[in-house]
Amino acid sequence: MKLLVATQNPGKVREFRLLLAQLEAAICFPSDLGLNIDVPEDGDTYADNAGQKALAYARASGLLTLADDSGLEVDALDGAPGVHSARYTPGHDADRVAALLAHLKDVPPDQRTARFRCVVVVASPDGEAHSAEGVCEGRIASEPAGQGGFGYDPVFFLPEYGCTMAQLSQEEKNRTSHRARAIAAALPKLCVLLAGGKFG
Ligand code: ITT
Repeated sequence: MKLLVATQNPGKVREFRLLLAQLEAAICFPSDLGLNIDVPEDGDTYADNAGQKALAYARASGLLTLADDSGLEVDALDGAPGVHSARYTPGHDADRVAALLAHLKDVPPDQRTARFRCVVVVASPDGEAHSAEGVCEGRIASEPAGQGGFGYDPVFFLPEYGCTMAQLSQEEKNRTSHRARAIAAALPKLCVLLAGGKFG
């Protein structure tokens, strides 16, 4: 059986490869199939966006497809950037991190609580879709630290580790992250669908 993981984000690709390694399925990505669909990410919720991505790629490929939509929710910013995390400011990850730190410059450490949220949707070409969610709690640091991960990882401080998400190894991030938790929650359904052998 094949499972298509519908993401164009290289950081997510690295994580999904390890997170899904235990599955009895060949994991492939859109680039492996020469697929590049422009799916609008204009939904109001992570589940809407992940569902649109997963369904569009499942229909285009004929394969069981997994997609995630994720974001960073900062309490002092009323939950922003949230579903808009990828488009918080134009430019690259470092520009978005800089914008976030600028918006929080007068916010003291105890009020910098935040969480990463990830919703994973598994969809089949016939339109069946199942979702699962994972959350990881932390705080926004005052400056970036670490070279690992991607996105907002350099400023996402994990009190239980005493460092940022970007200072964890990939294996450590995959033990605690929002994406790891969402995959763990989706796994039972995913295994049933793969065992059904209906697609791919
Ligand atoms: P795909 O839609 O192709 O999967 P994307 O980067 O557009 O890639 P999202 O729409 O889910 O993905 O955007 C999520 C954004 O939230 C992402 O670009 C990061 O800025 C941030 N983000 C999500 N998960 C993260 C993580 O594990 N570490 C750091 N930042 C993360």
